[in-house]
Amino acid sequence: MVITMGFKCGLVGMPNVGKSSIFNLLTSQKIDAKNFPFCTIDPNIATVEVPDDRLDKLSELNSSKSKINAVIEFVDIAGLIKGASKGEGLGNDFLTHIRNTDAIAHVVRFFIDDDIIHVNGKPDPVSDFNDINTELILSDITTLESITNRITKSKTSEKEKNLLKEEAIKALDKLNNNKFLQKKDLDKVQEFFPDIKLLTQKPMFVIANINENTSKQEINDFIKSMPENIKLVEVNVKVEIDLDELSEDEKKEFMEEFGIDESALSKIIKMGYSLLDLKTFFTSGEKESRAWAAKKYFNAQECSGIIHTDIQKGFIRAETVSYHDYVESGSEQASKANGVWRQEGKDYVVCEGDVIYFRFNI
Ligand SMILES: Nc1nc2c(ncn2[C@@H]2O[C@H](COP(=O)(O)OP(=O)(O)OP(=O)(O)O)[C@@H](O)[C@H]2O)c(=O)[nH]1
Ligand SMILES: [Mg+2]
Repeated sequence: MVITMGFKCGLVGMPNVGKSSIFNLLTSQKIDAKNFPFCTIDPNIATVEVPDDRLDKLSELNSSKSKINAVIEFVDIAGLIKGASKGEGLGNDFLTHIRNTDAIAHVVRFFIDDDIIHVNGKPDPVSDFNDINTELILSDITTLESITNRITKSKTSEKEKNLLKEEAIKALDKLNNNKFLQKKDLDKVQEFFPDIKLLTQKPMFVIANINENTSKQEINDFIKSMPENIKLVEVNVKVEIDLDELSEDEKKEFMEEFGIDESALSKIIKMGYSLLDLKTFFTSGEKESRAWAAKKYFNAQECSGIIHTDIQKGFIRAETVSYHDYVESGSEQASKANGVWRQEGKDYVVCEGDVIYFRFNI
């Protein structure tokens, strides 16, 4: 059974910017995050449950035997430096490890600490950010160049080949002009070769690794220099790692003191869900309560396919109630009695938080 219940997020950035530290913070792991560049060589992968109070409540109401949260997978790779695509540093083979992710978290170092080596002497957020983006672009150029060969060799009409080549050349031009690609730039090529995955097409956001001395001005200057649509999450990794050692009460107190209103994990989850246009729906009963992530535009039948392709094939209808009405009523039976339990067809666009029971026939 193939289940895509959440999303995969790859961490990229220069060496020693705090990628592994952020990975550890998000995934509660203890992988090596040391003060030397290229500390990470092999990629680290871990999944994290998406915390959801609503799921906890549903599970409690139904005394569910198991509770299954949606998950996010994080991939931490080796640091990249300028020239990686030409074999500098550890080379850019490592980018391959994030080719299968859904989104890229680009970690940029804002914290100043003379003890922590920076490969270029000192952090310069704007230029560091651009250097890494250039490596992503160069990696995509290499991928696209190999596609041109595949098009030539493919068994399709000359007319089709020319159309595909034309699109690939346009995309290459864009990359050569230092621009990221968008989904639509390779519609035809990617329909013909569905295995092609390009890095600059992935939604990207910035994790600014800040410390107490990072000023609002620095962050604002950086944001101004970025392409319009890129979003940024500020994380004070060092402090948040220390906070993890504290009791819940102490944690609250220190979070206030450091002006942290929300945990890094929660901010990153929200960012990912919004960048990838995801919504959550629930299935809940005595056996299990479970949260599922689906594309916002998914209808009831498409959502059922996330649970199992058989359900999608044999889809009859969705019986559903909003989370709010379910909890207000207190149970499935009571929702029915209250008239808030609805029967919906396959085209029903599932709402955020819907609790659903799928009827199907196989
Ligand atoms: N002062 C300070 N040090 C930090 C911060 N974040 C990370 N570090 C330190 O910086 C060093 C490198 O951190 P890592 O998380 O290993 O960095 P990385 O980006 O994974 O590095 P590579 O794997 O080499 O690419 C470690 O000694 C961390 O403790 C921070 O916010 N402030
Ligand atoms: Mg690392």
